[in-house]
Amino acid sequence: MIRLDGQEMKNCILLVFGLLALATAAKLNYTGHKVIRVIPETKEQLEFLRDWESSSEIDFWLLPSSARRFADIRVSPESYAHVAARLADMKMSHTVHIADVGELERQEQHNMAQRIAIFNGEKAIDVENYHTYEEVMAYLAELANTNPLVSTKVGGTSEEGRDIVQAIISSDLSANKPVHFFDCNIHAREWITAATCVWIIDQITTGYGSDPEITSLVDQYDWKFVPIANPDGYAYTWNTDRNWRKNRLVNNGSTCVGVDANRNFPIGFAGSGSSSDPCSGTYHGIAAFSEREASALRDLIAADRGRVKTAISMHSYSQMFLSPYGYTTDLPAEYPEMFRAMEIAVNALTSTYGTPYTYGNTAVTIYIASGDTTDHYYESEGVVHSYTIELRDSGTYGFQLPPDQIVPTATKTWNGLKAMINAI
Ligand code: 0X9
Ligand code: ZN
Repeated sequence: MIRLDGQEMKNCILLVFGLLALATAAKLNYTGHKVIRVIPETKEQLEFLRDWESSSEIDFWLLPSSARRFADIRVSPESYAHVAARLADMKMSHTVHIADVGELERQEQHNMAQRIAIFNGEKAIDVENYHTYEEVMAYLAELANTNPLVSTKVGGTSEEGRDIVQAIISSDLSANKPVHFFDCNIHAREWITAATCVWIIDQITTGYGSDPEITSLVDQYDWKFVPIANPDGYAYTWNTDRNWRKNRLVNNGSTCVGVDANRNFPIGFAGSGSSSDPCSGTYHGIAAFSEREASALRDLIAADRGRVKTAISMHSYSQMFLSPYGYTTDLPAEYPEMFRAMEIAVNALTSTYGTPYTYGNTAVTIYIASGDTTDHYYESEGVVHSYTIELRDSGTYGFQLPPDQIVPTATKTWNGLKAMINAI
């Protein structure tokens, strides 16, 4: 045992306080930031919001979609008057939807700490809590070491050197079974998406051999998950800025950091619903696949070409099930089949807890979004059942969904997916 004398003890305490201060100082403080809700009524108002989003750093939590559907904007105390005035200029009123984003974040920290305190260690990971990139990777590595069904594959490495890891669950890899492919947390702040994928991985790996439905799903298919598709952005949300969306690429010639990896795919690249401004939250990057997150997903899904039965991109928030296309309002040839599958999924999903979900093709149901995963999986890889799911909630907590909503969110999503998979 190490004994410290009085002075050493004091130094130690000072060091701990110093580190704590540093940690708090390094983290962006959202105290007093609000999320305001705006409803564009006219085409002009909608265009104004869209242009604003793609030409500034202003942080849209929910992107402007169509006239009469709300958009959510996070505003700092300093910018609130200016934002409100610009909206008023455009004859748009707003409501304050979240009064203090900093308070939400403190509640989130508190809820997570409480869960840590009561976690009994029965499972390899507390699926009812959020986890850092390192914790999720350690969980996957342990699963791969201890469970014969599980292996991992590195799809690529991020700018900051983190592996983009895919967890593979298969009872017989050599059988080349049809694949269910998932990417999660490509948007850094959407923590519920990694948590949902981890929960599903846990369901499958613990249910195999005891739960007949899961056993048959693993006997029939290979299951592949990238739980954290944007590791640098995700780490940044834990360490520095809880509300970061993009990756952490240092953009040449700009002081703004990051590319939206979900605008960096080739179908409709640089089209509408994406921005050429590195400061925008939807910046598409210099070329399709310029980003390591996008090229990793490209390579991982291409490795299973011809075998991918469903490709699911997990996002939050707004409770929607979305099919291609995102880049155009034209409907894909297979739309009737997609619609049928989504209807089955959404019926099973909503009947679990009654949480309402809307569904349909992206460009009409939500907004035009060019260069995203779902269009790439469908158009370039030929995956008919390629969907984006926007998980809970509809804006009460936004990205800071309390940990006690992880299990209900994941459970109903999984019920929806199982129903769909059994029907396609
Ligand atoms: O805009 C996005 O990237 C997604 N929404 S989010 O609020 N999570 O950012 C929606 C993308 C939907 N695209 C397709 N289904 N093609
Ligand atoms: Zn997203």
